Amino acid sequence: MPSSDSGSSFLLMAHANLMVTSCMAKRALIIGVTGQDGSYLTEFLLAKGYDVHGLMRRASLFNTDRVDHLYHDPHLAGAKLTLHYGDLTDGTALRRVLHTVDPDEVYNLGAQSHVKVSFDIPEYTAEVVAVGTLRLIEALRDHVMHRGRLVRYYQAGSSEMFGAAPPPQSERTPFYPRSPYGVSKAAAHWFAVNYREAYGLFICNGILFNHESPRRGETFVTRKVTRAVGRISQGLQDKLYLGNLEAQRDWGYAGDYVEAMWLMLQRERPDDYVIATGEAHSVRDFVQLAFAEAGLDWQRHVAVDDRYFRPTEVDALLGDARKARRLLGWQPQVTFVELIRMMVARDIDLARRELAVNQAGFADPARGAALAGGD
Ligand code: NAP
Ligand code: F7E
Repeated sequence: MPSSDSGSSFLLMAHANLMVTSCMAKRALIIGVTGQDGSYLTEFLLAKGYDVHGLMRRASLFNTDRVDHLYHDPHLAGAKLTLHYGDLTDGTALRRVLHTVDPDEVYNLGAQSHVKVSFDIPEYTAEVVAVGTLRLIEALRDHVMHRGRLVRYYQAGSSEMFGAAPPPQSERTPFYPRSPYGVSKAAAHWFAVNYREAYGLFICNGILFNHESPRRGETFVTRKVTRAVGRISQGLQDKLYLGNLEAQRDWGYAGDYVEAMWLMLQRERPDDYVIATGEAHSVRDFVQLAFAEAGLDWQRHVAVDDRYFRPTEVDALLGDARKARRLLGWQPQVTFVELIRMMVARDIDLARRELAVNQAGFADPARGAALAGGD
């Protein structure tokens, strides 16, 4: 991927920035702070001494579960995480929050991130993922021009941009996206490259392969499986319905991947990096290992249901992250088996709590029904 040819402006601004901010805590703005990656990145940056500002959507129910443990009452002294209402579909709010926070680093993690759902709501997906990114970097461009100081920007790209391109996929592999989500991420990627080259902005594209955790959304396949394993192990559920078991993914741990996002922004010049483990497994492998972790035979519980297949599938993703290893010194710490173990342990614990609530006479049957039918 091309990187900017206006490198000297980054260096000058970086130097000025360093002099101004060396004695102050750095400020980061995270779009998508309430998501899986947003929560791990917030933890990571707080531990590094950053003041973290997060953009969150207004929802009719609280949607801050993943960052509640990091949030302190803003009336108390020393609060390091500040939340702001906003949305990638609202350019005015994006401009206002950039102006208010005046960040050193911006991480755009906001997205309608479910591939299958993107076939159901393609226009909205493109509006948030592609046009939303354009809105944000347009606002960034004006902000940087007015402030005259360097702001480092991370764009959350995806291995879904590679789609049908045969594995292994690296920074040099041409994109061939297979869903409205993948197409929208590819558009966002190229907007980011264009703004870096046209306006000399410090923008990095991370091209991240699948990364999971106990905080993963419950309709992505890994979490759907480990939630089911937990509930089946406690007698709360018997069947799990899945789609394509043959798809291959390069699955890593989200906690490792947010470090790579930060490392990219600490380099002298912006660039694009593939982040992956370099190991691929099928959905079937994941299912078998996750059930075995709880002493269960997956074949007694798993059934295939056509409704979970996609109109066009991404068959095989396997990342070549040698560039990140060489230039960022990044490498994943958590193995595939450790990831499964961590997720299954958490979901058995959750299921035990659900069982205890049921046994105390406070059952919530609707919750179980929604889990069993997730995408
Ligand atoms: P996630 O758990 O789905 O989180 C997405 C975040 O975006 C949530 O905070 C969500 O808010 C927010 N969001 C959704 N629509 C928005 C809008 N219109 N305006 C502002 N924010 C909005 O996703 P993730 O797994 O953390 O992934 C983070 C980013 O990396 C996403 O851009 C995703 O597409 C990309 N990515 C993920 C992976 C992966 O394997 N996890 C791999 C490659 C790339 P709510 O909480 O209110 O829904
Ligand atoms: O599907 C198959 C499905 O939804 C993985 C997002 O974070 O990673 C994620 O996208 C595979 C696919 O993730 C079910 O067909 C089988 O082949 O967990 P997933 P994804 O589509 O790979 C990329 C990198 C992103 O950027 C995205 O934001 O599993 N599969 N049966 C199923 N998938 C789901 N969800 N549900 C099933 O029942």
